[in-house]
Amino acid sequence: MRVLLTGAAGSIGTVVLSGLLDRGHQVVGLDRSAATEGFDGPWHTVDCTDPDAVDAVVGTEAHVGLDAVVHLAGKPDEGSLPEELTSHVVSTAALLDAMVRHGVSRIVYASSNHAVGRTPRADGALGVDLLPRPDTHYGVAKVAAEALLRLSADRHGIDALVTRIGSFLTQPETVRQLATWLSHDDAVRMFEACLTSPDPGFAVLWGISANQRAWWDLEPGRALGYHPQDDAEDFAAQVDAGPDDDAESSVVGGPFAGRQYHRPAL
Ligand code: 15L
Repeated sequence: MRVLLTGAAGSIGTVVLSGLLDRGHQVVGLDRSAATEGFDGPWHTVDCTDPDAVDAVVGTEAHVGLDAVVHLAGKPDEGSLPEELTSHVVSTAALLDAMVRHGVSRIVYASSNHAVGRTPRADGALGVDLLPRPDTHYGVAKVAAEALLRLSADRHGIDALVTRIGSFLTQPETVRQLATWLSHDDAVRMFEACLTSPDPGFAVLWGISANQRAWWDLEPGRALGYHPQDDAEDFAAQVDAGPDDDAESSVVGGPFAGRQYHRPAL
């Protein structure tokens, strides 16, 4: 497949870029930063929140042949509400407008567990039909971006796959992350499954590995062809208990739900 990858120079983007290339896909990189070292394929140094620039990229690539967009670009932490809405919602809107205009029919989006981060942990695995319950402005923006994707699926028939990512890391470092970890290899598996899943329409899945301690249901992902192979438990002996473990495990968003993440909205 030929895929436009936004946020291609970021932490998830770098891993997904090389993973998709290894699996035989053609990847077009897009980022505010210059091309990742060693990548000599097509690259656009563009801010995703600029609709004209995004339209020019999608138009050019659609002309060559573009099967899908993987949208990872966005500020990965908390800020003011306008900052978060610009970073996550305006960028998604710019891409969707351009996709509709140029006939690109699939988008895979990096949302976050923080869209529902204030949800208390349950005894069983939490499904993907939870009501929005953000823990931050970052989470609010992810909720709004997810809503925009749903609108584009309903209004324009776009296949829109929402991955609610847990903790993307080389290995888990805290007790919470033994539940929320997404390994690098599983991230590649997940994005490839989302790119190739037949006729998904609008779909939501949890972006985590096959963690024994997972709080989230892996079945919606499996139904789309995402079969995670890694388990945070393999690192449990290396993870020390910490003073914040209980607080971090009471609601799924962990530290983002704590006072240290409170910011004025405006
Ligand atoms: C996220 O969505 C954040 O981008 C990342 O910084 C982590 O906090 C992660 O979630 C998490 O919940 O561990």
